[in-house]
Amino acid sequence: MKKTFPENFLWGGATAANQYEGGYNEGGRGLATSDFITNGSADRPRKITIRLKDGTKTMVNRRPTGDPKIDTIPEGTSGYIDENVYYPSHNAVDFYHHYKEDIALFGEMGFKCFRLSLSWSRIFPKGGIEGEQPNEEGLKFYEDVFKECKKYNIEPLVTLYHFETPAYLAEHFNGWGGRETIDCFLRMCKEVFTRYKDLVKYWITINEINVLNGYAFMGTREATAQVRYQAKHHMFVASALANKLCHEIIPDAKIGCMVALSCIYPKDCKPENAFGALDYRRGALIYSDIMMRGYYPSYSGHFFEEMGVTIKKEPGDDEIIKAYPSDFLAFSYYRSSVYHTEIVQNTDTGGQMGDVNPFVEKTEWGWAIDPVGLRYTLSELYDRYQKPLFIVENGMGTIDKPDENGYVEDDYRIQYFRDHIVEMKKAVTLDGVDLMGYTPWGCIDLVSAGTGEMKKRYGFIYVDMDDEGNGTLKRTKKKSFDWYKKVIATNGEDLSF
Ligand code: BGP
Repeated sequence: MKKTFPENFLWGGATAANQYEGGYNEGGRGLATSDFITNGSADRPRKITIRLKDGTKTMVNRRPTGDPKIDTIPEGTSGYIDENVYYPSHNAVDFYHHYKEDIALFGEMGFKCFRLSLSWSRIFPKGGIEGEQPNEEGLKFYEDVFKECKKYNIEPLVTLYHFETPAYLAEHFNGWGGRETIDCFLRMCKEVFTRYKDLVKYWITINEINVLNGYAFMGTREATAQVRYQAKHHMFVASALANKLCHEIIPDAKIGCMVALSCIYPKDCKPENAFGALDYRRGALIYSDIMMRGYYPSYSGHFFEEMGVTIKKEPGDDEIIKAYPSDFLAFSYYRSSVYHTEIVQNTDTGGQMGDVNPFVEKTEWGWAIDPVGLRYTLSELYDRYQKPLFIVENGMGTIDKPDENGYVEDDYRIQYFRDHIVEMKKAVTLDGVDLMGYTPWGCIDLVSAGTGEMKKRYGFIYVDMDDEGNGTLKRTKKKSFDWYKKVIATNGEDLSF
């Protein structure tokens, strides 16, 4: 039995370009679907600004409602930028111009690993359509970032696709709804694997594939179950072929899939609730089942039938998915939730977001705080796949109150991480889970994906910026910065305050 975390455990932190990078119109970058998303709040949904074929400007919900009449964007529509609207992704917290400073801070914390995503349209402004040349300035930017990481012995963990589709692909191929997007994605993959083969050894194909839906996430005009799952099928094929390419170009690299997998409990022992919870969970596990095992699981028949979905496969698709499974399963864990038969959801949540659990505390945004659920999830997944796992997102979004020097005494955050690391350690030492690493979400404050807010903060580092994008962008270490530094230095042994 292991007594502690493995020596080479990858402690670090996680970010994504659309929430962190900024520089949306610099360095030759093309537009992406994320560039048209407004800010919002817990009770004001984020919107997408679009222009219809006849020139009419309007807005649609970023998160589809489940009603095709409301969610469907007519053909010929394009995203557009309204000068009077604030778009949080445009500058985000400006990693684009602060990367040296930020990576130095990560280095000071002792990070072994830093998760970031590539903005696809920075590499190929039109997404990599046939004959398109890559954008050298974009490629050079990430090369500089990775070289900076190397200075501090930080391994980059690179997500190839995180919540943004090149706008050109959305307009011309219906995003992931069109098979052409598979080839474009693979051109981008080939380019970056070749360019960064000596700098990046850890890759993730598609972030939280189970929760993706509609234009903002997949560039599709429709958000129906049929279009969603057809687009996901294209992603499965693309992801498998990216695994193949990665292994051919960088033989010593590891490439994983990524699913949102916060666990689900049945409300009670009523058999319908217990089985219902298991079946609801399949709405998330179907993704890792396909990408880790290499085939659509037997239960997918009834799953698709109930939704009236028929997946159109090309000859050879099943063989591709089978031949190139993921090396590891990366997942996000934030909050457990509860299943019971009365749950009514008007849109597919990818097996996430059941009801609230009365036995655990919640954050200000109503997210359950459940460290035991992390051990539960790790055990569930390792028992199922027996392949390495990687926790690439976990954390607590809160309102931080800095003092006059910008210092935040975030004992609540330390408590949250401490409790989760205790359970994570039990999973490794007692349950025998093969865990590669831990990269808490938003290791530096960044824009919230759900609400577009800045005040929902996750970081060990405070960034001076508000919900409308005002602020100096000054970076200040929070109390949790030194605490996490000590945790890393002792390989998770010293968790004291
Ligand atoms: C996950 C996403 C991240 C991140 C996180 C926290 O779903 O992969 O991009 O944002 O959730 O969510 P939020 O930013 O809404 O608090």
